[in-house]
Amino acid sequence: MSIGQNIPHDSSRGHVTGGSVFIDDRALTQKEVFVLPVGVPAAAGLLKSIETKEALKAPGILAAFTAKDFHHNHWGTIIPEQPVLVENKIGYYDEPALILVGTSMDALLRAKSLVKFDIEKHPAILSIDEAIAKKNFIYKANPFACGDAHSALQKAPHKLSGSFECGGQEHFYLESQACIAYPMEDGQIEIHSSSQHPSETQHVVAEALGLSLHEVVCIVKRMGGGFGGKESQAAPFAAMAALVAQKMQRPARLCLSKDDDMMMTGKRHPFKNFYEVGFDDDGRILGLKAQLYADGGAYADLSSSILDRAMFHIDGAYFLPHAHIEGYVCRTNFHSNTAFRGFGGPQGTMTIESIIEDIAAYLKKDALDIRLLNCYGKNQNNVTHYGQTLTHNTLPDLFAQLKNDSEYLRRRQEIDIFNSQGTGKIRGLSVTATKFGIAFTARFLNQGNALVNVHKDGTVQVSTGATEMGQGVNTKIQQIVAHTFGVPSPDVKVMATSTEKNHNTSPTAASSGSDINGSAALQASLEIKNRLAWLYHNILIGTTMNDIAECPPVDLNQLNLADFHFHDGNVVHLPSGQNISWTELVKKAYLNRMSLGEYAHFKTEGLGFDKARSLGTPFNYFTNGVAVSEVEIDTWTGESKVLQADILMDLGRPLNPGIDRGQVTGAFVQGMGWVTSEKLFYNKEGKLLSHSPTTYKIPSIQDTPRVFNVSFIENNENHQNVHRSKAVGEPPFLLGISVWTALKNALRYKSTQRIPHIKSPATPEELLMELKQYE
Ligand code: MTE
Ligand code: LUZ
Ligand code: MOS
Repeated sequence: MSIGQNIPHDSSRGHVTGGSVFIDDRALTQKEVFVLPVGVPAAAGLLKSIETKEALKAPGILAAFTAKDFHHNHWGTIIPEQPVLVENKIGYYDEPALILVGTSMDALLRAKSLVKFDIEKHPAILSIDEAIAKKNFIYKANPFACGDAHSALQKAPHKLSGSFECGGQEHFYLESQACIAYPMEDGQIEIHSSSQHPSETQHVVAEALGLSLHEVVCIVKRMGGGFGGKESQAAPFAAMAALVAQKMQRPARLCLSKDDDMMMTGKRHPFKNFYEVGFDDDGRILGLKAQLYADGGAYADLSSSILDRAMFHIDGAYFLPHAHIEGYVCRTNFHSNTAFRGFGGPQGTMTIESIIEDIAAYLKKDALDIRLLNCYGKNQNNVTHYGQTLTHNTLPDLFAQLKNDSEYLRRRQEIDIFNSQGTGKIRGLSVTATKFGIAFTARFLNQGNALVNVHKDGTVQVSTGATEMGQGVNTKIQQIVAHTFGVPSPDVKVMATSTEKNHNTSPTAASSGSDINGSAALQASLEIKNRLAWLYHNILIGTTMNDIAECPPVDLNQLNLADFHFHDGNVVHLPSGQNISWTELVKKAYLNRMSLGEYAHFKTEGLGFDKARSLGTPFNYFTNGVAVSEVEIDTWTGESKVLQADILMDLGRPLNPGIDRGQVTGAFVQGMGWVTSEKLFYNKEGKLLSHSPTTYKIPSIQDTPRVFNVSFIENNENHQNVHRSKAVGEPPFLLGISVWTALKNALRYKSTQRIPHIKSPATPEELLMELKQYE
């Protein structure tokens, strides 16, 4: 039994001993050169010319390349509109426009300041409001409509309207964008990249260099974190390194510094959402109208899909009988915003959680009661605003159990008393939920393939399109395959991802890495297992003898698979009690000239969404969870801290509960960072000023909840996914929102005249400015 066990992450030892190899740990090869992208010092305008004469004279500088050197200078996952290097029109401040090549990073950093750009500056669009005013949109979504939101709002006894704003977020992966391109024979390129999407990296490199796809191989051993930031945006940097490898016929290494990475690459999308909500005296939501505006930055990237997911998640965990949701992606002069854990889901769900907090303040009720009242039901009120029915909905159970386990009512009373004592500190308590739709909303991405090779000694190598970024996908696939063959998990190795073994793969994203690739690996393993069972069957009945009678072709009609039990390194024929060791059977299969390798393709069944009518089943299932956060604000300084957080999740039957626990705690802390301390600062010119940890604050260990409880409910009903597990990567990120709503709740105790209104992140400044309003 390997499924459901806490076997260690396959890199845990390497990560703590330094044995794990990241891109920049790869040994330097002969003639290898270093590559440095140089960004433009303006957010908008025209790039007239670039002066590189002085820089090229500097010691250690070998070459400089510009947009003109590419066979094809544009890329883009959905719309191929983003230049690899600025050609003429500038999209954002610090956008790469030139690549310098040198013999060392030191030489490049010295020469960089010698590059001179001649730019005709234009006014830049640096806010969502400005983009709305100028109708500067990249994408307008087809509205989602269910029921009759207009009349529902007209008839509603109470109405609230307003706007909700949340900021962007830097991924802050520890390994910046990094790649090394090697020139191979006949003009081929081998690129090692820190990429969540090796296939797209391969495709962008090939196009940029004018090669066919079969002339480029992209290999990904692991990433030092991706969090969505390397889903699309690893590709243009790979193209830059590959260009140098092609032009100079030398290996080319491009590893961004943290500062360059933060300035040049996109972040989570800031959103500004307008809404009008109608509700009854109890707080039951009767109708919701909302217009979502995402800040896409300068280029399309994945923004349209991210906006779609925000619109899919505007319901949060709550039934909306009448809703009308519109969405726009604004084009601004910022770095092109991109995928980030949750992919628009957090920005949608946070809107409704904020609205519910406001409804509660307006009705002078506890927000948890409003949430319980509106929560999706098990058999009624269980159809989303896009027409997908929730099956085995665990949300009501999760809310009820968390309310009880966390002693919500007792703590609420204690907080009421604490806040009445005038200590200068105020506390707040709030529960929020996550109901995250699992599947890529673009249906074609829900497919994957796997290659399983069993070697003569019985050990196994598995290759899939999944990329390891710390989330443990390798370990989960290892467990699935080890379980299928009944071998110890150390006998299964998940190999580096390579486009030469697995083709046309989807990004490891949408939390479905182990769903899709684990399923494909299971399918391939089952084929081999059937073959081995057939062989043993033939050995037992005497039709197979080495060198005399070879095993006949597999005939599953003549085989009762349930008779064969693969377990503990043995294969037992249950009816006769006879058994053979796994390695012995594998050896016999080889001698019988049977294939010990298999390749399988998997696609998620049952998905279908009609974009024109915004109706259907975009998701395979939902991963649900709830969290309660208790916070304290110092009313003199605006500083806040999380005193306690309790999380309860439904992860089906976890493949590896230990890894999932790590995902849940990590995602929660990353989520609370987004809504509290992580603020991106730009100057008036649109240059990012908070481009390093000195000015950009992710949560530190002292910021994590003082008391932190994580538990899972038992749910054996998720038959839609491999071994009844559920995806875990992104869903718990949304639970960090409870910290923000808890801060809002705390403010309610001070604000007697109006409903507290704060933006996200709720930095000390933001909280202090709101508290000022109450004086
Ligand atoms: N966990 C770690 N340690 N590092 C990461 O980069 N990325 C998250 C999540 N958990 C990430 C992580 C994101 S954005 C996604 S989509 C999933 O992992 C992807 O992996 P999975 O589909 O295998 O869960
Ligand atoms: N990427 C993507 C994603 O291309 N489509 C999605 O639906 C998605 N969802 C979450 C994260 N990444
Ligand atoms: Mo995750 S945002 O789907 O890479």
